[in-house]
Amino acid sequence: MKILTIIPTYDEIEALPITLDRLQAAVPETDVLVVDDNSPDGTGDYADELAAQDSRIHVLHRTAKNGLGGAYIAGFRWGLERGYDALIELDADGSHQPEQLPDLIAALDRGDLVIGSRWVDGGGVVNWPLHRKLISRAGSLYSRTLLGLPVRDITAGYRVFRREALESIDFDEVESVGYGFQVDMTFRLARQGRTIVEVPITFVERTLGASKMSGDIVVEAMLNVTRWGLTARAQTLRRRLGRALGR
Ligand SMILES: Nc1nc2c(ncn2[C@@H]2O[C@H](COP(=O)(O)OP(=O)(O)O)[C@@H](O)[C@H]2O)c(=O)[nH]1
Ligand SMILES: [Mg+2]
Repeated sequence: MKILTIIPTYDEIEALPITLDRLQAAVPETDVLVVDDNSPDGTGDYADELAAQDSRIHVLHRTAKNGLGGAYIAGFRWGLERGYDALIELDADGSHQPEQLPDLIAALDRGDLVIGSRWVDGGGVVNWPLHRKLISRAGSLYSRTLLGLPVRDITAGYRVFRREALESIDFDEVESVGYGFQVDMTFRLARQGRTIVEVPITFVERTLGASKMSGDIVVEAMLNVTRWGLTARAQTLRRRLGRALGR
């Protein structure tokens, strides 16, 4: 199996080398694609230097900070073109512990998408303030309920996709920038009847660099989820009405 780990970066010059070392120790067979949005701190140039010394490391440069969703889609396109079988989402900041990745990859024989989940038995978060736990849990509960999905940690960003699952998605239709992107991908795969497996992880809040989470990202996700949920319900209702009226 050809494995690609995609790491989106924006100002992660301190954390990136540590994450790369841990990743290569935990999963030596993976190739890496760093997707950098022209980080002002020089993460992109630094990643180029690392890539020059290690043929398993690749770098994709985007011209401006354009959100996590766009960075991952650019990375997925890159990886699909090059024939990877499993494509992984991993944060640069150490929150997603590479040492837990073998468990996620192993679960791929049970599903099309494996989510490293904070909110299933055995999962959790270290060093998060209460308000972040609440936002994450409430966001997952809201999305799960409105979209009718059986997933506990819908906004999670530690994921392994089977190539076939990604190939079945029209990336031009995926809209969201922030956490909504993760929900969007999950909802699309679930509606296609794809199998989604959650594996418990311990998410460790970063000690280096700064989070790019913002109120805007949370609001975007909530508005999108609300719209998708209502649209899906209206479609179901229209189908049922049509059937009842014999059309
Ligand atoms: N390329 C790119 N990476 C991003 C962007 N926003 C966040 N990231 C990266 O996505 C990962 C998760 O972001 P982070 O700020 O830690 O979010 P948090 O864990 O929810 O606080 C990190 O590796 C960030 O550097 C972006 O706009 N573009
Ligand atoms: Mg983080």
